[in-house]
Amino acid sequence: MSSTSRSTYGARAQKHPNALVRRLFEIAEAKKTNVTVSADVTTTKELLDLADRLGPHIAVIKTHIDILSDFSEATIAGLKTLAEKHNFLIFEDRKFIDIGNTVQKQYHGGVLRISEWAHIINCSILPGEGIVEALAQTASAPDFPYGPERGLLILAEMTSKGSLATGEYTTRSVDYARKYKNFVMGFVSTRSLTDVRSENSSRSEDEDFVVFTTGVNLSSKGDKLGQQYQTPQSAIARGADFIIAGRGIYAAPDPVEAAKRYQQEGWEAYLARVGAQ
Ligand code: S5P
Repeated sequence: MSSTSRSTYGARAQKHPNALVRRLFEIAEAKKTNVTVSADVTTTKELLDLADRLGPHIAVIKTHIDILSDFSEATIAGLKTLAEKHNFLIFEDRKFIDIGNTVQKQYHGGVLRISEWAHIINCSILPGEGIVEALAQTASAPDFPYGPERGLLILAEMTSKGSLATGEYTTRSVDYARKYKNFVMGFVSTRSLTDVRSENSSRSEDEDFVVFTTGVNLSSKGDKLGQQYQTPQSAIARGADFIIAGRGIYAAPDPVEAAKRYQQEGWEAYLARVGAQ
């Protein structure tokens, strides 16, 4: 049986070898939420305000830290404090895409100091295996101070119209996830990738990658720039473990009410999938 789709978060937390994934599943179970809010706002005040108000309803906050006009030490301190207060993880959606030597510097250090505050990061595998190897190497270096509290999602598919992240690209994403599974938690993808067949790797018995699905919106089918949406229900039925919603929540007239609605719909769809309802 595919543990990716039918087991509860609690059962997966108990068995999972990766400490950060265990913590993520425990958060979902404890708070009864699989919502990641994509907080794509442009000032620190808006970001921290959203994080505080939505905190009780989300498992993860996803940031694009480079779209803030006023990123500073206060942004980092505020995010860390709120992540502790509300028990959520921070996912910096930086989509690393470069040679290994460059991404190591972009991840650890630099002006954004991503490794210091982001539990989760993501990368495209367009540059090849080296990008995953490089990020995994940085996070496992003896002098890396954040240890097992860090993980990587591979961007295996994209929601935008005409996306080229398909076919061979997606299959290779699965191969690299398997090869670097100590650091790779799972995927950003529109569905479970458990059934992807590859000549270069095979699925182990206990494989349990986490699927984050973006492009989730309850009231829109897409935007004018190629974004394509599905509902929480359809995303979870296709294998999403965590649904990522941006404008559907933060641009709603009442973001807290919207977050509660995504939380409820996401949770009900999860219960239906694991057969608890
Ligand atoms: O394929 C993708 C992958 C990502 S990470 N499609 C996406 O839309 N995203 C991100 O999810 C995107 O960068 C944005 O931050 C969020 C979607 O925002 P929304 O407002 O359309 O829900």
